[in-house]
Amino acid sequence: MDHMKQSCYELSLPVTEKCNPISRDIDRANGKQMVQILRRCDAEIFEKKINHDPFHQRLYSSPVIQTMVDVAKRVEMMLRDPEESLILLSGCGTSGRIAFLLVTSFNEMLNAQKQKQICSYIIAGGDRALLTSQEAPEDDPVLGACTLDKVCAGKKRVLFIGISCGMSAPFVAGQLDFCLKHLDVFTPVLLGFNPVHMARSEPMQDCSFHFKDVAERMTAEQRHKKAFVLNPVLGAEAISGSSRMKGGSATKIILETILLAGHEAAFRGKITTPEYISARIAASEMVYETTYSNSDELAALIHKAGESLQKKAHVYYIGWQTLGIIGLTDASECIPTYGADFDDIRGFINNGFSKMKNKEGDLSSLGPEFVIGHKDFVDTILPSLSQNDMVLFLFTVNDDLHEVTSLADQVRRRTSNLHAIAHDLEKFSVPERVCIMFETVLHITWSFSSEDVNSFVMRQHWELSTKWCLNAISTGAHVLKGKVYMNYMIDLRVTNSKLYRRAINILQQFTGCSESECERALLRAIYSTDDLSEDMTSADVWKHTDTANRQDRVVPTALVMIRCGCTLAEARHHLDCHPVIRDAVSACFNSSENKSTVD
Ligand code: F1P
Repeated sequence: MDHMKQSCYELSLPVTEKCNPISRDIDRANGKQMVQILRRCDAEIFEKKINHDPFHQRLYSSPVIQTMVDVAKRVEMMLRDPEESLILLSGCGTSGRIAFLLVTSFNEMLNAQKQKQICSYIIAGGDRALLTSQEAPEDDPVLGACTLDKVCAGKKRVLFIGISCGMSAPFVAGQLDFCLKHLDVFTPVLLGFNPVHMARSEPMQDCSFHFKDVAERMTAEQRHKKAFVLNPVLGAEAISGSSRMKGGSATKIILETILLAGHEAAFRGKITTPEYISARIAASEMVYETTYSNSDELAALIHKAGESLQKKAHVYYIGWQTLGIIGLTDASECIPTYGADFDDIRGFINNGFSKMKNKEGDLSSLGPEFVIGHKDFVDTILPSLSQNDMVLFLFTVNDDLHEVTSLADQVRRRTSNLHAIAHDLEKFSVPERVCIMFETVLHITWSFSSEDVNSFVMRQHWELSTKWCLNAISTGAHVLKGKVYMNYMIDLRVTNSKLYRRAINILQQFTGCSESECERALLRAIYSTDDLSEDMTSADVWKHTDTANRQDRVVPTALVMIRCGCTLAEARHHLDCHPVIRDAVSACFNSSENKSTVD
């Protein structure tokens, strides 16, 4: 497949959309090999230099560390003078969910120390986007700016951190542009993982500028310390474009470090230095090492989750405290990434929305996707749980272990397919009587440095470790289910303009056809027709994505149509005969390659 060699436009793709050479064959790997592949991809987050790419700034590069110091100093200023100050984190999808998690935890810490809670979050699409994918609002820069304006009403100073891993979300671009127009009140920070010249330059809805314009204006203001761009390169994602993985982890590491540094400076008199910031990143690197050193258990959990999905059964994450939020976040991303159903992988948290502490409160009346408490799990899922369903508990030694054992006991009466990820400490461990309740336990005993045995930092490390494990489990399980071809998410949902472009890129990668041919095939699949009308081809991308949101398997259908030169009905029939998308696509490659040999 010559066209799969790194082609010209693959070179022109931003780093966050590129195909990672390490994971090219992840679709043929078993659980153990997958863990090693993911481990190597995640190692790139901390690499000082990537051989084939010596020019980009990395997480440990001095300019990146210095920008983190500068932003931490702004946090310190806000904390010292909290009246009329606001620290606001905003993002779309995973970036917004991480913003929510960081803000609620940091506010809780401030509250516990009787300080004013001055942090807030915005997620595109509102709180319902914490649990379900609401990709369309991401495309709206005006909505981003208006939401920001409302949240900041009456504030004199706002530190605004706009997160877009791909430096591409119009919602965030609109907000940064708004900040740049009001620098008397706002200090804007852009967090993303591409060099500025790779920021997205596609036109945005009702807008005269694009993301790259904004990123360049931010860079210009950085010279006067009026704005900051934090954009270390992390290397490509293990599944091309899946920024929930490395992008999400690095977002968490960077922003936690900055918030904590500001806090230590404001309330403990610790001056923020580059050395302090590097040491905090090194502590996260230790979390990475420790997590992946449990590779056998992780591989076993991937295998179990893969088996459940292959049998069309379910995976349930039952988490306590913020590990519950990590579970909900991981589960919510499987729908847009792998075209999964909402109940393929689901998360639950103890005490449901009252534990979440989200701005809009209890959303459970919005539908089954919003039913998230352990009690809901017991009432609605447990009665029909089967041996094929996998249940994975996520807890730490600080959680109520009586509650853990009593729920585990209830689950065990229905299935033995019960597993756990459990974190504890050398001097305070989860007792054996708890561990023996589970078929597999990924049990991590942490030896934190004296500095880190502060419950806030410890919890952050446990969250990060759990995120790495769950990302591996849900990615691995979908690979085993056949939802990944090479390392491309070929069954993604095409629900916004970024994902629309990604879908065309994937089609180009696999077919070697021109952009316009691939776009036509994609539109045929989206509008369910072999005869595209003028109305359809000339409509805005936003119209296409709105229609695509209601369709299944659009990218695989388009791919089969191009490869086999067949009609829509024939392509759908082909996919019906091969429920595993990876098999469907390879069958179609084989038949067209045989055909061309015969020809
Ligand atoms: C935001 C995001 C991703 C999600 C999906 C759509 O990306 O919502 O979190 O996985 O790919 O986009 P970004 O703006 O942080 O790059």
